Amino acid sequence: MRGINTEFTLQCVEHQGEDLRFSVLLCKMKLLLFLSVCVCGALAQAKTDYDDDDLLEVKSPPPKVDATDPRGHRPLTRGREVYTPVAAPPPVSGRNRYGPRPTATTERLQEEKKEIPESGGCVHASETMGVLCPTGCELKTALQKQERDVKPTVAQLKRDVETLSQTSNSVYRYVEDLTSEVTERQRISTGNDDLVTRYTDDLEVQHKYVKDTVDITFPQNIKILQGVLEKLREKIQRLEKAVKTQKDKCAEPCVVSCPIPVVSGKDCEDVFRNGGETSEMYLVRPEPLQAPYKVFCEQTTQNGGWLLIQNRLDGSVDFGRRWDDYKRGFGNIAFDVGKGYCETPGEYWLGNDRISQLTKMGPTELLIEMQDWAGTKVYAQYQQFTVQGESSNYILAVNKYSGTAGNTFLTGATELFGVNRTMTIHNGMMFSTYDRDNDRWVPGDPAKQCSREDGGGWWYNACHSANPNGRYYWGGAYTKHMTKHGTDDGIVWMNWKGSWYSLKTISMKIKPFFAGK
Ligand SMILES: [Ca+2]
Repeated sequence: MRGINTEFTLQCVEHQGEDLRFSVLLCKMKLLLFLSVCVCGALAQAKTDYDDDDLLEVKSPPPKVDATDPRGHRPLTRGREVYTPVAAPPPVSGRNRYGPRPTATTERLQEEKKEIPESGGCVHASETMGVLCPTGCELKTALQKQERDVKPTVAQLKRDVETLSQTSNSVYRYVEDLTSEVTERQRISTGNDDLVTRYTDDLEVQHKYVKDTVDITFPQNIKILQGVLEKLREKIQRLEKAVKTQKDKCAEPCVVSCPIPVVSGKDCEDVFRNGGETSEMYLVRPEPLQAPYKVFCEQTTQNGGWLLIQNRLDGSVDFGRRWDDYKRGFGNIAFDVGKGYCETPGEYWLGNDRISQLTKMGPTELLIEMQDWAGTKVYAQYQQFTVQGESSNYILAVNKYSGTAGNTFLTGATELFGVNRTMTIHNGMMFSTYDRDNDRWVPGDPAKQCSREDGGGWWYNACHSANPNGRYYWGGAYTKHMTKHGTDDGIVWMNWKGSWYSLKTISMKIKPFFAGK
């Protein structure tokens, strides 16, 4: 049975391409004939050849899979599947139980065939015979019909799949790009996180430093500064107290507290002759109706009788003064340094009026003594010394020099020559102060003032070879850069130390000249 069915299937396949309806009809007729033969044969053998087991074997239908699916076979998977054929029973043999069929049989069969409902081609010619398995031809036909419907769908599906694939690829690439971008952004974010973390750490360190500074260092510094401020305040208070004390002391004119000797006279020679033979401060009265004034009398050098009209020794008194000061005199006459009397002269200028008065009373000697910073002493002495009154601006007149310092008053500076030296001669000069210019340096020109540039009041020419009333420089030598105007404004005696050496001490004393002293 199985072999016949297989052959029939192959014959139906050969008709592929012919008219479908004719092919189906032919096949159905063959099928009916074949089935009739089979049924007759089976019935005949059922009584003669087959036992129950055989019958059971014959009646048993082929596997349902083979009958319903023309594509039931599967290609073997090489090496893993082995096909074992089933042993088929022998074909039916013996005498035929039926005679020839009447002609009407064909028509009846056709009528019956026409009445067979289409149920997938799987029915017998008679309903009483039940439903048969579909033949390959019918299945093919059905499949071809379905194929025509399915093909466009499949094509469309293929295009859809293609489109979907392309879309999927695009989406995949897009997703990949997004993934890459996300990865990159994550990397950047991680880097940023690291950077932010680092900055945050730095910021925290800075914050801690600033906080420590504000909380600890600043208060400590403020405390230290407050301490310093407090100390400065205490110092200022002490200084203010000292200043107040000094102000109170200076509120009244300085008074020499040392006792003044009773001995007096017209001048120091007169005092000496009256018994005042010690060198100290005395009261003198040149004229009987004149008020007495204090002077320092030097009663030892050259037998004494010297009246000190000028003295410099330590720079304690400012000699840069105006006309009236030089007219009346200024400075400290003398001090008591512990001996009970004023035996130590101070720095002072006796006053031009007094000097003029004393020198005009009669012939007067002038002794100028000086000492450098090494202790060397020299002197210049003039037997004749007169100072005119204020009406003539205290014109100086000297003569008859003797000494070791150099005759600057009469000859000028020996280191200069010609008119340069001449203009340093002091003899015959009027007295000048910074507020009254009587010198010979461009008279009348207020910008050309020897007194203003050389530091003191003096008988300036244009300007000096001696400058006893100049500025006091500690140590002797000084330079142009140390001066106010670039000029040699120190305590100068040019013929001994030159212009740029300021003497340690200098003094001017007068004494009535008399023969046989
Ligand atoms: Ca002048």
